[in-house]
This record gives sequence, structure tokens and C-alpha cells, in this order.
Amino acid sequence: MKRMKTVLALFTLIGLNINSFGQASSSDSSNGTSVKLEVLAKDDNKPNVLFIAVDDLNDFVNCLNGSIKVPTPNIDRLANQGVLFTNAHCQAPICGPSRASIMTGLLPTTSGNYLQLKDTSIAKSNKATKECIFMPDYFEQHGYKTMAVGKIYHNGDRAKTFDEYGGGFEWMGPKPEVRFKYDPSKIEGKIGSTQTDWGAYPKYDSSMTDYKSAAWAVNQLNKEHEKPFFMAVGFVRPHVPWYAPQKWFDMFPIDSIKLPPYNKNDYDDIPEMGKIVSNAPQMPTTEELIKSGEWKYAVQAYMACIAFVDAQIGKVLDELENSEYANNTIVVLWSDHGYHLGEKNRFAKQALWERDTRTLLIFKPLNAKGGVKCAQPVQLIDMYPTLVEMCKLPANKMNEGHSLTSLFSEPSQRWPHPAMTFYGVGNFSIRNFHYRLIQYEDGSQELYDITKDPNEWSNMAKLDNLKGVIDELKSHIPKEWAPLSPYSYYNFNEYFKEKIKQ
Ligand SMILES: [Ca+2]
Repeated sequence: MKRMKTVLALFTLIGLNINSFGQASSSDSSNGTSVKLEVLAKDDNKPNVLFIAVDDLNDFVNCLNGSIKVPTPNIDRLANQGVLFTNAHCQAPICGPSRASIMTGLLPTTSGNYLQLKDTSIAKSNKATKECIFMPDYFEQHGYKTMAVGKIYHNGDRAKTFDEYGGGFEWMGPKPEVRFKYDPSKIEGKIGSTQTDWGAYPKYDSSMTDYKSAAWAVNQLNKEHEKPFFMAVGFVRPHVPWYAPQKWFDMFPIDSIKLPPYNKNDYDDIPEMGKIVSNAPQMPTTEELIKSGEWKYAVQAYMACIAFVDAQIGKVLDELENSEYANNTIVVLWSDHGYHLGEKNRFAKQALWERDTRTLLIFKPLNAKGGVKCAQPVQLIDMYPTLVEMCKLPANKMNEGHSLTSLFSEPSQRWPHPAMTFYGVGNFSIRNFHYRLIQYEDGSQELYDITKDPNEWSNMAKLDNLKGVIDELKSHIPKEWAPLSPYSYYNFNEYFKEKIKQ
């Protein structure tokens, strides 16, 4: 990609049309280097990669042990065919920086990309982000054709890191003219904006972005590809607004909805700084939705969106299984972070608790024996080095994650790398097999034994006998923290607004 950008810049200088050249060059194999790479790739018989992203999907999928289990036959099928990581965590609890970390292979503490940012800003932050090679570019450099559709980076693929991008269609839409249930601009005391709303809309699946993304991917799987491919398919549901056609709501009658665990006194032992950092004043609170009687309806809508997206994922998996690529394609499926559906008085991500960082991660290696579950703490940033190793590419020395391939065959081995999440400079969360430690900028802490307290209701950070646990966890956190990228944005939380101004 970098080579192509340089060439493009040269042609821009001499006044040629970038678009027509860009299109020609992406399929052009007359260049000596790419011909050589193509031959190499064919000789090596490199596997293809199908890289499936799901937006804001928490652990409510059937194959994980969340407090709610939505039937997800297609995600379950993939898990049964491969390796399901049940203790996987994002590196940042919002879309932009989580995805930036996955795609660059850099931790936020290295990249400075801790907060929301545009795709085109990811590389601008500092020396490391300028030097790193984005995952699609790395595969391209090693003989792959790269293509994507839907939400891969925060804005799709505005940084143009894939050879071919199928589009973002309706993005988070389509949307009704008037919101059904929630609009912060019309509620006193709410600050900022959010697409959060819920209800049955539109009428047909075929109007939905994810339907169109699945169709695009299915079409690609029906084509001949001369090179091995890296295809990224980014689904946008269950990201807000929680809209899906009525039939998906009908699967979950309102009287059957079970609510997630909620403890009114949950914040009593959370440090002040924890409340400040996690404050999302644009979002609904549980107390508000209890009062309005809407909590069950919000959960129903989130479940409907999960069922809908699972069906779209199923179409792509079915097509792969029926295609000529069935036996030579690695599949990885992930979500960019978790989500609260009323736990801790919130309907949001944007915090450092288990509900925010825990996510779904499934690998299906070639010739997988299937049905493997791994409960060791792993990170989304581990996907880059894992895929590089699975495809037998040379390791990328800038990758800060760890290849997970040894866990595929020995899932219960003791994994020495805890999973780390960062939310602004100085705020982190770290998870090993048992515990989660959260520390905020002012040094205040939370510590939970997740195996005994999965809801994180009892902060044990002040217990003397757990000081050793805290010290051990803290020892993994990088000593140097890159300053916050000047290209960050986050408009509603006062603490982060202040940080961005500085
Ligand atoms: Ca997201």
C-alpha cells in the first residue's frame, strides 16, 4: 500500500487521474514485484483469511457464559469448529481505538490512540504509528489480495488500507424519521448525542447494512481470486441504534426477557475517579429505564440485533463452506468490545469493567479438530501476530500482541500474558485468569475476583492480603505511556474533553 501511495502521489503531481489509476493499479500485476509475490504465494499455497468483525457485541452469544444467552447458531457453529476464547478482551473500550489497536498491532500506550479517532488519523499520532504496517498492508506485502466491506476501522476503511473496499452501505441506518424511544436532545439533563434508540425497523432485512455486507462477501467467495485473499467483513449490529426488522423481535417475546444483574449499591465502593472516567452523560441509565418501563424493551432489541447479525454471519460461513476456498481458509471472528445492558446503571461501553472489555474471539484454523475452549486471558491485539503465524508470514517485529497458536493445541496451559485495556492516559484495566485490576490516573483502584464475583460488585483493592496480586498485575503494564494523540476526539465526557483540550 505504501508503495502504491507513493506512486499515486507522483501521478498526482503530473496531473493524472488518481481514481482511474488507483483502480487499474489494484488489479495490475504487470509490476515485477507483484508478479514475483504472486508466484511465491501460489507455490506456498498460503491459506486465505476470512476476518469477521461484529460491532459492540458483548457476551450474550449462546456459546459464552453471559447473563443472557441469545440463540446464535452460526457463531456457535464456528466456535464448535474451531477455538473459542472465553476470556478475550479489547485494548480500548470504544470502537475507534480498539480497532486501531487491532489493525496496527500496537497498544494504545505505544500509539497514543486511546480515544475516538478517524481512520485517517490512526497513523498520524506519533513515530510508532507512522512506522507500523497496518495488518492489511502487511498481508498485501506478502502476496495477498486484501478486501473488506462494512465496519472494519471506525469509519470502514477511510484510510484505504485494503485493495478493494465494498462500501459501508447504510452504515448504522436505515433510521426512521422520528426516533422510537430515546433521544438525549429531548431529555432534560442529558448531554451530547448518541444513536441509541430501539424498536422494530426497517421492514425488510434487505434494507440493512449487514445484509448488504454479507451479500458482498458471498459474492466475493463466488469469484476466482488469483492470489490468496485476506477478506474482512465488518458487521455493524448490535451497535446502536438497536433496530432490526420485526421478525427478529418476535423471537424474544417481552414477557420472556430476563434482565442482566443490577445492584443499586454498586457504585458505593467504586473510586470517584472511576465514576468520572466512565461517565457517559449521553446514554440512558438503568434507573431511567426502570422508571419508564423500557429496560426489557432495550434488552429485547439488543437480542434481536444479535439474532439478526448471527444470521448474516451464517450466510458468509455457509458460502465459504460451499466454496472452493472451504478447506484453505482460516476464519477469525471478533467483536471490538463489550457492552452494558443495565449492569452498573448504564447502557454503554466507555469504561474499564468486565462488561466493557470482555469480547468474543473465535479462530478456526485449517484442519481444526474443533470444539476447543480456552479460558486464558487473551487480547484482540493478539489476532495480528496469530494470523501472521498461521499464514506462515515472517513475524512483524512491531506487533505488541502474542501469537495464540500454542493455545489452540494446549488451551489450558498457563498463559503468562494478562489482557490489558486502556482508556485515556493513566487509566488501565488488567485481567488475568482470576482477577481484574483497574487503576485510574489518580492511583485509585478496583480489584475483583471474576471467578467468584463476575458482576464486579465487591471491590477488594484495599484488602491487605491481595496486595501481592495487585503488584503482580501492575508489573505487566508498560512503564512508558505515549501522550494522547492530538487527533483524538470525545465530546461528551467532561474529563476527556479537558484532556483533549490540553
Ligand atoms: Ca464498537
